Amino acid sequence: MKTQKLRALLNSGEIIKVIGAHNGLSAKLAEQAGFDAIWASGLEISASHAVPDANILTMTENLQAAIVMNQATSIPIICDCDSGYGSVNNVIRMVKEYERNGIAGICIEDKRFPKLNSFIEGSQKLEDISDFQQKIRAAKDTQVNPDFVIIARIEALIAGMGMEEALKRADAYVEAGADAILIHSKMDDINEIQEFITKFDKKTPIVIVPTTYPNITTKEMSDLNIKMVIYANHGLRSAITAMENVFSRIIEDGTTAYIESSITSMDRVFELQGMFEMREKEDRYKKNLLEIR
Ligand code: SPV
Ligand code: MG
Repeated sequence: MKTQKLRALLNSGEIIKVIGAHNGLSAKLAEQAGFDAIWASGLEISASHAVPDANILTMTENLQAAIVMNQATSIPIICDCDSGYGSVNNVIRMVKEYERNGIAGICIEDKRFPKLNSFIEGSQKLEDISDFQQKIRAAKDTQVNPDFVIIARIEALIAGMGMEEALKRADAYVEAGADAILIHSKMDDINEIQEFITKFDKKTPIVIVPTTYPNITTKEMSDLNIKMVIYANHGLRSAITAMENVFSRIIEDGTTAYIESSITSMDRVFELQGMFEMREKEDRYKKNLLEIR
């Protein structure tokens, strides 16, 4: 079970390496590269629909994308569930649906619905601490499998509310039953996160998303007792760069001759989508039938 796998990773002594994905193919590539789990990223899924990361897509659309990723891989999927799609009752239905569909863990953030991506300019509105505690408690009460993981994400540093507020929220969310705390930062170094970790005196695992402080290594993270790193959007961003380059070259050159050697072969595409496996199965069953006859 993928839930057991994720829980075992959380209980292990190793840092958990997670990467963002948005469809079956990107999830499969992540697994093949050696990541421990997939982050079903709200940013990636919404961008792949070419809509803003601002609760424009529904829960069902995000869940559907996560189900596709889950079916394409054998590693756990951790779903970015934004702020839980509304109130406590939205969270309750959400947990039921995600768990029922074999998702290993979810993350909810303490922003008000509709959420906004953490890196967009402008003010971020956060939920009251007690309202968000209720969501965590409701989520924990709703899960059936004890291994299902619920991560509470703190946006106080993103919203400019300061370290004290972030720590107060962390304590409150741990008290409400969160399995892990994601502390988000938009600083260009680790200092703020480091201060948070030093002052946070609980054993609850810490999760980070080092989008704006890319220089930190997994070794440094382990030394800081960080339990999970989510590289939230690097698949999406690398794919955009690759496609933009190739598409513009084709228009400029009036031929695909010059980009051919730099793009993936059709055989690799067939391999990734299971075409060879499909052929093998066809042959096997054809042979079986001939033998029976
Ligand atoms: C996402 O990947 O959608 C996230 C991470 O929530 S961030 O974009 O950093 O907010
Ligand atoms: Mg998100």
